[in-house]
Amino acid sequence: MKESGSDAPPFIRYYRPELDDDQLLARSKKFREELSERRSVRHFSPRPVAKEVIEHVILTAASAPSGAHKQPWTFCAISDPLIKSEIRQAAELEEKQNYGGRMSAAWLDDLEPFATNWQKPMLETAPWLIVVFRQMYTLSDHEEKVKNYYVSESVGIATGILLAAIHQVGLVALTHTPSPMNFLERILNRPSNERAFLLIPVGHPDPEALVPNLNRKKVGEVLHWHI
Ligand code: IYR
Repeated sequence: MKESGSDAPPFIRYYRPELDDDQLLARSKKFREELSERRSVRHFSPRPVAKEVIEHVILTAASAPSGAHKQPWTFCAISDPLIKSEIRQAAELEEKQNYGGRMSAAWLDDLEPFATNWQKPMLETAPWLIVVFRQMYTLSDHEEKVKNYYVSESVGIATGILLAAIHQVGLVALTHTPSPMNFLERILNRPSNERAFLLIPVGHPDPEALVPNLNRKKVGEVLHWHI
């Protein structure tokens, strides 16, 4: 047997209390109803949010499954106004080029219902910015590259759990995708194995916040049974 370097047993018992069918049904409905209230919000209140809350939602995200349990993610949580301002300026510089010709006419057409533009005041108004990084490989103690697996899938799942946690807590978020995003690696001084994945302002919604009046796909459009 390979030395694990630890006294921990290789497998431990896993237990969840078994629920009856009615409980399963009620809980599946309740969670669906709660999560269906989640919306991407672009208008934030400046009201502060405790650091502990942000730590809890990030550690919830970091409970996600990952390829070979490599946990190939890093989260930066930013409330420093100077760093938020630097991020806003850099993001707006990229977005000005995106909206000013780098995005196709069809793409701009698709975005019209959302009334987005290059201006990103939420990057300063929201009390927190969470930047999710994916670790393309892990750097060993000797600076050697150690392979990670299914990095985008793993980090995507972790980010989904993060958004669900933020919503469940009673806060709102925006999945912002300034592109290219490498300015985040520079501003936050990240090591060479990390690539920015998403920039997520988090906070309370502005009491006057508006969201587009969208419909979600119907069950028949997203679900095919094979039973
Ligand atoms: N990254 C830009 C543009 C944008 C693209 C898509 I696809 C969206 O769903 C929303 C915005 C921005 O964040 O404004």
